[in-house]
Amino acid sequence: MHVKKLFTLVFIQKENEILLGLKKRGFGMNKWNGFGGKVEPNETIIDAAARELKEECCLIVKPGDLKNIAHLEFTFEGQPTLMDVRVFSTKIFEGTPKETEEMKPKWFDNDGVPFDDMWLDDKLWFPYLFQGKPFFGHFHYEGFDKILNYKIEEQVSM
Ligand code: 6OG
Repeated sequence: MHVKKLFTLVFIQKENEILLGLKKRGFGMNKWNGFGGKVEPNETIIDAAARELKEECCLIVKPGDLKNIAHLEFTFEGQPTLMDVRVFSTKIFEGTPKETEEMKPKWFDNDGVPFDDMWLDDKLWFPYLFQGKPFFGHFHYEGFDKILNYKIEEQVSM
């Protein structure tokens, strides 16, 4: 049995660009990723997603504008935790991305995403994100640099 921990992950998109942040500390340090973190007790997932985005890059989104596009699960060989990550995207936001203690934000062209400096799973599922296809993914890692097995299933809706 795994102990589930709930996380959010938000991708801000323009027509042909995506905003990523370089994680400056903690889990996933030195990797580019969307913006997100742990859902606090007594907080809805969508409120947590908007809060983490603001804390990490100072952008404001209305929770209602966040579209739930994926559900990701991560497990790590020999570890009890299952990271249950709810992924959102939106093109509607206010403000200009600003660097914070946690993240250094940068816009990337959709065909210039820096997969070599991202979690290994990202290159497997970004095509679904770019095509706007909702999906469920489970990835089982050994350490942080090897995926032992995974599955990705397209969903009719999230
Ligand atoms: P904090 O520890 O900063 O939240 N996350 C992952 N994202 C991707 N793309 N791949 C993974 O593969 C990930 N594992 C965790 C979820 C961690 C943030 O990092 C995401 C959260 O948004 C293993 O509070």
